[in-house]
Amino acid sequence: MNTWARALAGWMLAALCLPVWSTPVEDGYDLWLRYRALPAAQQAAVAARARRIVAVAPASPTLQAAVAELQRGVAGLTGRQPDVAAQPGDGALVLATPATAPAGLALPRPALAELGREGYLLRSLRWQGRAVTLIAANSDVGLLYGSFAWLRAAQTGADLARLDQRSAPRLALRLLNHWDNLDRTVERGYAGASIWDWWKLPDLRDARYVDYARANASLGINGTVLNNVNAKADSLTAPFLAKAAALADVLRPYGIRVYLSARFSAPVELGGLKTADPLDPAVRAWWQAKAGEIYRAIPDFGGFLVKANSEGQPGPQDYGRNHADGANMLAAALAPHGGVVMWRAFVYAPDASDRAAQGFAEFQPLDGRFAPNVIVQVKNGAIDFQPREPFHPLFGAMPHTPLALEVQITKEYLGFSTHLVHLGPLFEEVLRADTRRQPQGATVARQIKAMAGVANIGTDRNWCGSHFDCANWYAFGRLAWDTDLAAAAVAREWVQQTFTRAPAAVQAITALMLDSREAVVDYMTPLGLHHLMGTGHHHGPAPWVDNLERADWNPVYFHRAGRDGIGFDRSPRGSNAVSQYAPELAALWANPATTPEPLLLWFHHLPWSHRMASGRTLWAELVAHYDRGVERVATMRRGWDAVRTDVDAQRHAEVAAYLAVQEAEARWWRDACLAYFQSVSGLPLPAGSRAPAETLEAYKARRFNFAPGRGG
Ligand code: BDP
Repeated sequence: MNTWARALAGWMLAALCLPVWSTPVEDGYDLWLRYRALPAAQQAAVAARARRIVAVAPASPTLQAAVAELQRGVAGLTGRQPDVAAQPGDGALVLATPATAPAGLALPRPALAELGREGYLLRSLRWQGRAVTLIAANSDVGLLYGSFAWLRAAQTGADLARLDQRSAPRLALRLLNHWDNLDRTVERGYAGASIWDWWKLPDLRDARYVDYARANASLGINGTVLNNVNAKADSLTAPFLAKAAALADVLRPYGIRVYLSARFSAPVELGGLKTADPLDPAVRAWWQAKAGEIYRAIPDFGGFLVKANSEGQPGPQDYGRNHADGANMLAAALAPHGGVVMWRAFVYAPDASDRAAQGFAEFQPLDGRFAPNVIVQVKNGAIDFQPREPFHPLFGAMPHTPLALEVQITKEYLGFSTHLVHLGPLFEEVLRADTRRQPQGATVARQIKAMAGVANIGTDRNWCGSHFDCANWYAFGRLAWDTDLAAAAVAREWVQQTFTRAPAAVQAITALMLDSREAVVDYMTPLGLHHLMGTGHHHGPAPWVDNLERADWNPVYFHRAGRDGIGFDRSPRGSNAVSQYAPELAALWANPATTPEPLLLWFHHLPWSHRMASGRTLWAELVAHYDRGVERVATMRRGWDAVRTDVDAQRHAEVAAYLAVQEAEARWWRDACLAYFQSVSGLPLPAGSRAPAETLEAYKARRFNFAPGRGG
């Protein structure tokens, strides 16, 4: 090649690469805070309302964060960064609290008074003859939340010239729970290693911590438990407290408090005591001293999360005490400092006849016996983060105890980060479930004081392992802030900020997200089935497993399929776990005829010939659901293909590749489960139904020794 030809080839290569250089990389790192340029008309509308930012000096770190976010957002959306000024001007964004409101600016004080410390209002008004937008709150963190809300409004097509929004969280605590180990492995983590680089902390503070804080603050998440509930006592030693303190320093300006999972036996392991008995004075003194030490390092430390007497973790029952004794002892240590104890109700003993009934049996009798700064943290369902469970019977049944709802954002039982399963509808389903307890019509959302989400965040560039898993983080945060939001609306605004604002594409992507939860239920565990997943790692189907050391670890324990039928009888004829619900619900769900079909096999063991609402037999209905699950994923794939031109190439291709895996795995789930259920029912597949691709033995022989998420 001569010099000219080489130059020409080089130029052509450069031209090919140009789009990559000239457009910002879309690798998912920016999450829903991408702030990419709006179409010209919208740019003008946003720019006209954000010509300058009026905020008082000297600014707190929180106010600085709010202003910086507005500047960054407006610059990205419009191409012009607003200045910060002290004086109003047309199109100013004015950030004010009652303490900092500029002279002459009348704040709507009665409205503000109702918003509490964290709430905010956005209002278009005139000030000194100028059209401005007021972002008002009672605290700087409220201003930060309000700033994010304004940016959300700007990106989702709100009329910025006529804003009148106000919002305040009903739940005081909105927390992520990281199941992150100190060696950076993550239990049930599918997005790389832990983002907490414990080894390099406290000296080195990864810039990513700030972006983590921004993302959480944009949703209103106000606390984070840094370490795994299966906790090591080491997290409470001085070196680790210094590391946690460094993280607390980074997160504080964003309104996020740090919490730690505490190992109940720490006084023995760290303090050299002979016992961790919660009524032992030396144990109580040890925890009091430990709390003092923690608060010296982290003055606004949130408190402890505790998993006790569950899956081998130590706890008060080791000393003949109950959960209230244990929780109250820690609560007494934290109370002088304003901390709380989140005591988990996820417990089950090897000997009980129905694992679903145990949490209620151990905790409900303790209602009213917990100290005021104890919150009992209850998983959404009584088994374990399944694709679908009825709401946990403890909701509504402990009126004298503050409860937290715990959901799992990381998808341990729902295809890890490879399957596109949007959890907004699952969260909405549990929040809106009517407990039929007092007050009449009280939903789960009205029975809780806090919400915790088991985080799905890791070191993967896109944070969550796949782009759509970030929507689950988003949905958790938004619904924790406002439990009455509709999952569909939340999904839509996530799409608008994350992928595209083209209405048809927004509609198509939102639709596939909203269908995805029902799809996973169909191809994994339809009609109330649960816990059919592979042993330990929980990847893939394994309904045949029957040889684990504890009965209630075996899928056969949960589905009870045999020649006679399938399902777990929790009616009064069986374990009677149904009686733990409010009488009205218990009566409905005790009877197969009045049990909603999505929960049928959760509560009933029924013959394969049982007649379903569709007119099909139970067997045929089960097959139809598995078929439908696979078909739904195929539809999701087609939906995604159809938006190819609306989404940047990199993220489109990544999602498409994952959907291909999901479709293959959905088929695997369907085939393996049907092959197995057929082997026990002895029934032929209904006419026209495809035979499983492989033999049951072949499915059983699959091994996944290095599946992710097992932790350290
Ligand atoms: C189960 C997980 C296990 C957790 C446990 C828990 O398999 O890794 O430790 O929940 O919530 O779902 O404590």
